[in-house]
Parts: sequence; C-alpha cells; structure tokens
Amino acid sequence: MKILIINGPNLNMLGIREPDIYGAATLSQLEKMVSEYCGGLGIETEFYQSNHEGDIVDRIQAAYLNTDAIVINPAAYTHTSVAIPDAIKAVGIPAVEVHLSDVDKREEFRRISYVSPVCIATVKGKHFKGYIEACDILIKHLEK
Ligand code: CA2
Repeated sequence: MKILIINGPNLNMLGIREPDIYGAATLSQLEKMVSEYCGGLGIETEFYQSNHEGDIVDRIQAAYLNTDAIVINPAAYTHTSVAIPDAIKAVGIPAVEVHLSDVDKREEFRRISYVSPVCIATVKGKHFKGYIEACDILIKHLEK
C-alpha cells in the first residue's frame, strides 16, 4: 500500500515562522514522523510539497494507477482552488484533507473548502497528529 502526502503553499516554512499557529517543528520532521509511523505498518509513503497550484495538479495526476491513497493539506488553495479537487476526483484515489490549525476557529474565509467534497474525511486542528489520523482513516478505508 502506498500513500502520497501532499503539502501546499508555504508549508515549507513550518518551524521557521508563525510557531504559535503552526507549531515549532519543520516539514522534514513532519515527513519523518509520518514515514516512520506508516513504515511501522508496512505502508510506503511519498511526500510532495509545492507552492504552485498547477504543480500540485500534475503530482496528483502522476499518482494515477500507482498510489492507493492521498493525504493532502492544500493550505491556502483549500479556499480558492477548483483545479485541485477536480484532479483528486479525476484520478479517483481516496483522499483525506488535513489542516494543522482549526480552520473553523480562524478567519471566515478559511471555513470554505473546495477540497472537502472530494475527500472521504477532513482532519482539522490536530497539528502533526492530524496527518497520522488521516493515514489511519485511509488505511481503514482501503482494508474494507
Ligand atoms: O491549518 C492549515 O494547515 C492550513 O492549511 C495552513 C495554510 C492556511 O492558508 C489554511 O487556511 C490552513 C497556511 C500554511 C502556511 O504555512 C506556514 C507555516 C509556517 C509559517 C508560515 C506559514
């Protein structure tokens, strides 16, 4: 089983700025944690981060036929992109949306997600643990 973990714009800044909202740990630390957790369950992981919407669409399309599940934090594109949910729907790979912060308790515009409708679940406000929860949801879904 292979899970692709995608992080959107500015998440490469994790651990560098805004630790009060996004925590003090880096993207590499997040990737190491998820890779070790999934590795312990015999699940392969692949990680991708981009600041560019079209590149994220290209990566989702490249996952077609060689990836079992997608964990995605689309970051700001959550609230603006139609192309990313279209790509998830097009490849037909089960996906879970993750947000480090609780987007419902922040600015009004963050409550809108164009990605949620094409995902089997959304995990919000659980910081790094949210990515583990997302993997668990997808593993259970695929085992059914
Ligand atoms: O809570 C989340 O995970 C978000 O997806 C993060 C996005 C934000 O636009 C969404 O509304 C919620 C922003 C990511 C910015 O990441 C940074 C990390 C460290 C320092 C600065 C920005």
